[in-house]
Amino acid sequence: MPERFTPTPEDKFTFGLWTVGWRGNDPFGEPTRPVLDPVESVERLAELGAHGVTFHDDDLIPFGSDDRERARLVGRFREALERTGLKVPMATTNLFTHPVFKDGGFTSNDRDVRRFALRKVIRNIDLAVELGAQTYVAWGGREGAESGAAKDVRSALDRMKEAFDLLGDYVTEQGYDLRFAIEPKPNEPRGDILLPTIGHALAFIERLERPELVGVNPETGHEQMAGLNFPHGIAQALWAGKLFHIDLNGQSGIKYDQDFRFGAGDLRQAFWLVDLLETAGWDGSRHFDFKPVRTDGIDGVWESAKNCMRNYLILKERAAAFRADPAVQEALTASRLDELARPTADDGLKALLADRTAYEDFDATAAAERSMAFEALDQLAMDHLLNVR
Ligand SMILES: [Mn+2]
Repeated sequence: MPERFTPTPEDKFTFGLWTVGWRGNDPFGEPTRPVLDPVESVERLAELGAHGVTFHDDDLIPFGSDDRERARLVGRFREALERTGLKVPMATTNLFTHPVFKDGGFTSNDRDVRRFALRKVIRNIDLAVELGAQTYVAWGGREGAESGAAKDVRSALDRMKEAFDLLGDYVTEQGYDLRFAIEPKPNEPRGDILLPTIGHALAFIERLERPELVGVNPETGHEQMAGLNFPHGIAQALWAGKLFHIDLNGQSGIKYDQDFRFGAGDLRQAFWLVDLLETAGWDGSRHFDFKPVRTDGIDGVWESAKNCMRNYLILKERAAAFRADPAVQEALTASRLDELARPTADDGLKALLADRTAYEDFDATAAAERSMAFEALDQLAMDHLLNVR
């Protein structure tokens, strides 16, 4: 009998090669784990029940590899995918590790670097499409600054727009079925990063020449580093039709980017996030962008990868139990969620203005006395989350 909470490819769990492949190097310490062969990652993730893998160009093909070496590395990766059945639903570009990107890629003050960055992205887009990817993530980790005069933010946003417009032209001209997903982050590695939150990214996208090709790839920890509510941000991205991809991980409050396995960190936000994705019918990847803690050896890498998926499935079960509980349905009604779903003036502006009960005869004191009954509702969620009902 299969163990409970064991994933299958139908669950659409995916992992970046850079997640399980992270060697544990941080700003204060050297790597604690050996290099992991991408082919081994593919095999192990397939065994664990994942649906797919994602990659930065440099995860697969070390920066500076010649064409022959590139073809060899791509060839054996492709073979491993075919052997295991793992998919590549998303790919992305590393525009942050090599020192040439110290001031960013698309918005570096150095024009030559910006042109190189665009060519690097376009080269990897071709490979991504070859491998079947339909989403291309753009995390502008070094698109930012540490000091005021160093970056003219309005010019930098012009250059950022120019980059996405050119990339939109490229995929359109090539006839690729590929959409872009911008990944916001408030800071780290730059002091301040451009497009720091989901909201900033959504507003930026509307200024592009082909906004329909661009959405967001929000990451749990990135929003929480800014003290924001991740499920609320995801809900707004869904509402805008702009949730093109999602990065799941764990974060404990406003700190450095912790990248814990999914479910660690803020468990209640994780619960509401899974509830949201599942009730909204999200049919994209459940993509994990986490870092196995550097205190652990390779055993901890596979243990944490397995548990990202396990925690998602546990929370999915808990959220479904919450929604199915008749007491929850009653509590939702008591909290008037059904009223929130009803238009405020479906009788029209004229009727609203003529309705004396809406204003002249409205008893604000009496209305203020009506309890919203949120405490009982929230405790039901807590009880379901802790599985004590
Ligand atoms: Mn992160």
